[in-house]
Amino acid sequence: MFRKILIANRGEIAVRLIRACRDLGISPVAVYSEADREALHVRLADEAFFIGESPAAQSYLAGEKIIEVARKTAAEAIHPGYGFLSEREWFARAVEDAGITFIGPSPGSIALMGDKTNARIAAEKAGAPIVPGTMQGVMNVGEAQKIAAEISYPVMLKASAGGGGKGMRIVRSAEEMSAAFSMASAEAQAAFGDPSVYIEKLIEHPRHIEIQVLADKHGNIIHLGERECSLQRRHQKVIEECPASFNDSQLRERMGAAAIKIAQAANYYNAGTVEFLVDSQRNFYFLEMNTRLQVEHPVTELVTGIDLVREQIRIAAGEILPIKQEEIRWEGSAIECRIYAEDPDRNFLPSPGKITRLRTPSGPGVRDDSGVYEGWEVPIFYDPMISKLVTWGANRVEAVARMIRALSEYYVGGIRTTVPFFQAVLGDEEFQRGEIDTGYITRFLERQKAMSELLDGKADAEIAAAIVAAMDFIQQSRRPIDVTNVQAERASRWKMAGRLSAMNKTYRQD
Ligand code: MV4
Repeated sequence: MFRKILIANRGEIAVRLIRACRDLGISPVAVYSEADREALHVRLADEAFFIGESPAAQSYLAGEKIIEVARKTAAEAIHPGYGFLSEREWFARAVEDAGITFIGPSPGSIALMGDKTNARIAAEKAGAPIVPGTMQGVMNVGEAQKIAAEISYPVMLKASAGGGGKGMRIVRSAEEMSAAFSMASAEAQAAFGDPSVYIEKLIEHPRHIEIQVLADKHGNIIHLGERECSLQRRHQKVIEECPASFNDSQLRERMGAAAIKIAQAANYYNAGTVEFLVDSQRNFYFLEMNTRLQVEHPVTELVTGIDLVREQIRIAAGEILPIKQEEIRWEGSAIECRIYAEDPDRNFLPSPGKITRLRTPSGPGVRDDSGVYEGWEVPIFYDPMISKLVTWGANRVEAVARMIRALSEYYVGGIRTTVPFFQAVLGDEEFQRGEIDTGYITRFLERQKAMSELLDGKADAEIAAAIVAAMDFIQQSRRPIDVTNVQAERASRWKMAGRLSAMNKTYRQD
């Protein structure tokens, strides 16, 4: 086993990786940028090295500098976390060339899955279902119209080099193709430096469900079931769950078997995630494979009891997977909310700054994977996610109840966060019934907007303040609140929404 691991990341994931090192008796080495001099991951590591200015290109993306630190400190392995260098083929290769172990898959697997059309070809060869469409980039509008007619409209244009929704266009008829093709191609060129686009049949109102896999370097491979990740805003996940609310064990087994075949086709080792679109008839289609640890890995950990980061490290060290597929048990239900330093009242505008007060939730079934502390300043340079709040319950209803409790305990002063937004979503009956697909968040935000316009128009400031005070009394403190004080505060529509739904009923589990 390794004695020392370099953590090539920052924020909550760097902290999570440091914790896994501690649990294994491994010494963690941190790297940090100018803006992160006082960051939590720097304080928790055994050693920490400055690698450059605040912009990621000069620090967390400066692979050669990071490898140099690993050499200097005699770290035997590098964990890239997610984002930054985690899916850069050249970095994985440079690490191995330096005689250091990359905690992740081979450079070849990263390269294969990074190209979306090659990934489709690999999945099809492996016998996994893929969305009907082309296996290569489409050359021009004429060819696109011909193919779209064959697979029948509506279709979707996607960037070959793509991912993340960039260069994506829905096309509902031949007339729309010309404009859509130019826009998708131009967007693909701008985002990825490659104008190539391919065509897929449009799956309407899909769910986004992904399968976690673990593979060692000796050919053993297992899946750890699914995560439901349909709740996204602008192609960014906001809430994830395990299991999927409409899961049945048969669908899990079929998707798990497909994911394993795809991973095998890529000669995959380490932790990986195979993403699928699932339609309302429970047909599923391969979308892409992520060749790294995912942000939402904790929900799988809470339900399977398996520490995914620990297994990543063991696999990288050449150990044999200690668990067999038949031994995996899925117990209960877990939910994750990504807490961002963003203002939900200002269209999720980033809200960096000093955290003047911090009270984090705890208690039965609550896990807060945080990268911040009271008194620290959230920098402007990076993704503004400050923590992941994860709850576990014996079933989904209990996990939801505990999330509502945990959110009500969460207090962050000095900056805005997405906590009130999550309070509103978790209080929503559609969400509670598990009626979620990739369009849910958009529909939810439209409803919230309509409601706030109604409140803005109908209720005057005093009445609104009185309502907020009453809701505070019932929901939060159960003590009377000074209405004159509340009046001074601007009533947040998110607080309103969350508390209005909480007023309807205390969320009961029966
Ligand atoms: C699709 C689709 C419908 N049909 N492909 C969005 C991001 C990229 N990874 C794939 N995406 C989609 N591909 C076909 N053929 C709908 C989406 C999609 C989506 C997928 C997952 C989660 C949220 C989404 C939001 C909008 C569209």
